[in-house]
Amino acid sequence: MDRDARIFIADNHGLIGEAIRRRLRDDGYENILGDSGKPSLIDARELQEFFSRTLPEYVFAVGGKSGGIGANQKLPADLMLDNLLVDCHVIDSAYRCAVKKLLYMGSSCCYPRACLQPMQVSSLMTGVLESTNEAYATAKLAGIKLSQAYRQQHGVDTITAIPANVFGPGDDFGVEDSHVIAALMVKMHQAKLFQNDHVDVWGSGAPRREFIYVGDVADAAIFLMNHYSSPVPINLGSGSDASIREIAELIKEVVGYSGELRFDPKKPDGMPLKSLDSAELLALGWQPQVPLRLGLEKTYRWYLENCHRKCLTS
Ligand code: GFB
Repeated sequence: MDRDARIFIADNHGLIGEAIRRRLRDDGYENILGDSGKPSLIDARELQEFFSRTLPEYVFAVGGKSGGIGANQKLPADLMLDNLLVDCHVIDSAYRCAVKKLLYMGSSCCYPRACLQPMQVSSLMTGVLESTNEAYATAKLAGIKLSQAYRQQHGVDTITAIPANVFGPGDDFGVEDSHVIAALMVKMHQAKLFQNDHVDVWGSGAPRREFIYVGDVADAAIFLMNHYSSPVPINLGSGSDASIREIAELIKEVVGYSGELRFDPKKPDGMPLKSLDSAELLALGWQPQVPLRLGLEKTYRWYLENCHRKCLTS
């Protein structure tokens, strides 16, 4: 991408889109489209009109609603429908306006529940999905397949990145619907403030997840836009995983909470382990920069500065 390339980040101000936006600006990309009014991604006509008017050259397709295990169980239809609509409209509009390249952001929940670990892209579509996020994962798989189909039929340079579990500034810090790191951070922050003697942590604490800081995801997405072109999806991971118990203990330290962590086995564990084989990305010369502990510290600082008041009163 040239520094004056027309770039559209197709998102709803989610954490990944915002991090890509920040990173592009820091790197001197000047022509980021949609800052003065973004189109609705679920309105085909509005989106097509936006594409025709602004003629993006590069598209980061990182829109579509997402949420943690709670949201996935409560709102499977909302999550699936939103992602299907967004993916169809964004990919088709990009094709119709002859973009130079589109990066589609997949999800690690697209891998089968009983996948060999660390997960390799050759395992996609080889088994049954994890039931707690089947609807969302099906929509994300459809997005991957749709971007591949547009490459095959229309020659659009589409690529797909599959990130590990993303966390960081800009995340949804609600308690019920958010991903595990944001949820536990808020719970422990509130428990510290109100001097509660324990915090409920869902599930057994045994599942393992690979987490990646959102700044690294943004960095890798821009790197891939510049250095990768293939129909084969590419994993985007940090290279290490941790159990939910270990994560909860780390968050406890970062927040400075001294109460008890009370695990609730009646809540779902979800997939037992999600860890990505990111050898191909590393071989291209990309490296993550932000280790887990530092990422948690940056995230907590952002939460304190930006939303703990709002979250407390909502
Ligand atoms: O981030 P998360 O909600 O989603 O993490 P997944 C769920 C894991 O964290 C489960 C445990 O093992 C939960 O039992 N956990 C413990 C908690 N306490 C909490 C809590 O307070 N809130 C939450 N949310 N979890 C996601 C999908 O699966 O994977 C998303 O739901 C997305 O759609 C993402 O695709 C990549 O890692 O299980």
